[in-house]
Parts: sequence; C-alpha cells; structure tokens
Amino acid sequence: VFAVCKSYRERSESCQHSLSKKLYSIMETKSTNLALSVDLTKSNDILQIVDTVGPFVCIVKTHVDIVEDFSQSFVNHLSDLAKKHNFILFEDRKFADIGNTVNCQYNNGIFKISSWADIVNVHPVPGEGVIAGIKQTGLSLGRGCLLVAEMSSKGNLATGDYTKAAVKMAENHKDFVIGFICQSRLTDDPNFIHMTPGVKLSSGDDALGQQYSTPEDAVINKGADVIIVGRGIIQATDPVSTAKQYQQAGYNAYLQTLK
Ligand code: S5P
Repeated sequence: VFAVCKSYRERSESCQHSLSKKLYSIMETKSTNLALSVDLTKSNDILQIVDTVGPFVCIVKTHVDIVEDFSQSFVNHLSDLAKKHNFILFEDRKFADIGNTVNCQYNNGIFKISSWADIVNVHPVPGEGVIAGIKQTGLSLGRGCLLVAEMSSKGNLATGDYTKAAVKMAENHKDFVIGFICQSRLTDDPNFIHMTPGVKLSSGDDALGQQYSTPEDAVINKGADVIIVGRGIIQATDPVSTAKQYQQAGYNAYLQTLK
C-alpha cells in the first residue's frame, strides 16, 4: 500500500484546488469514490441513468461526441442533475493537439465544453502547450484538468518515461491540473487525484483491448482515489443496484487503505 492513506476529509484539507476540495467533500458526504462513465448515445438514456445512479457517484463522465441528439438543453439537464445529486461533471475529451487548437476545441463548436464540464482530460503527448491551451479559458472559470498519464488498454504507449514526464508537467501546472487518469499511484503529492478506468466487478478484458481490474485491486493495489466504471454499470440488467455494488466495493476498499 502506498503512502497517501488519508481520509477524504484530510485530503480535502491538504489539496489546493477548489474543485479538488469539492470533489473530496462530495466523496466524504456521499461515501463514494465511484465515477460513472455514461457512454450512451441518446440524451434521454443518459439523463435517465444519471438521475437514478446520481446518488451513488461523485463524478459523471461523458463522451459528448457520441451523443446523437446533443443539444444545449441536454447539457442544461445534465448540469441540473449534477446540482440535484451533488456530483462533478467530467467530459472525457482527451485533448491532444497544440495549445491554440485545443483551446478552440474546448470553447467552441457544438459542444462548448468549457461552458459546462467541471473537469476535462488531456493527453500529455503534445507537451505543456496542451495544458496551457485549456488553462487559458478554464482557469478563470474554476475548471480543472486531468492528464492521461497511463492507460488501461493493451499495448498502450503511455508508460515509463512518458508517464514520469506527465507527472512533471502536472507539477508545473498545479493551479489547473488536479490529477491523473492512471493505473498506478504516480505521486504522493496530495494535490493530485488518481482516477482509474478499466474497472469491473470481475477482472478480464473486452474484445477491443480494454483490460479490467476489480474495484479492490484498483483502490488497494493500484492506489486509485476514484474508480471509473462504464459498461459494468450501464450494461447491467439493474444499473442502480449494480452501481450501489460498485459504490460499496470501492468505498470499502478505501476504508481498508485507512487501516
Ligand atoms: O485508459 C483509459 C482512459 C479512459 S478515460 N481507459 C479507459 O477506458 N478510459 C475511459 O473509461 C473510456 O474512454 C471509457 O469511457 C471508460 C471505460 O469504460 P468501460 O465500459 O470499459 O468501463
């Protein structure tokens, strides 16, 4: 077990960014480290599942570019649900271009991501400009950003020196980077939240290179603060009771790290 075995309350006190503080206080209040990855293509399906699963999650993660009937009203509804159920909105856009381009992509087009997403993520591959580009708009809006420092997919290139360089980049932008998408504990700096996708109640993989670990493995062995679950919940026969199962498994694993 890694060095940061602090409660959400302590973590909330020892991090700087207001969004990180808010996230940890949600995690503490709702007893959950579960992020729902709501990878569905119809806005009503998304809103329906988010309204029912919302009480059990700290974050709802979207891929807005897969929504067939995207509209401003969809985003308004989603933001209302975030307030109603007290969770944070994370658009999993994985920006990966020069600073000027990612800034345009963040603010403009149909999705206007900066206007509603509390958190976005970026691939560190273009260098620090990718953070600067998002930060140019996001900082004054109180937004935060995660670096994809490691990936869950088979054969991915985000390993070794690349991951180490990602941590350095984050350290240079502590006012805006609030953590990592990762598969292991990358730093003990309390400012950085570790979020781990590729989580299912039973480990294994899918047909397209996704690799799963269990909530216990993700939290206890890999050091995840937040577990990100998509199909494990959205494809379950009963998404609500399944979400509760993930919430409990993730939270119990967290409690074990405090012992
Ligand atoms: O390394 C990664 C990073 C991310 S953000 N591996 C991932 O799977 N993700 C995302 O997490 C992916 O885009 C998807 O939205 C979610 C995992 O979905 P699941 O259905 O496999 O749980």
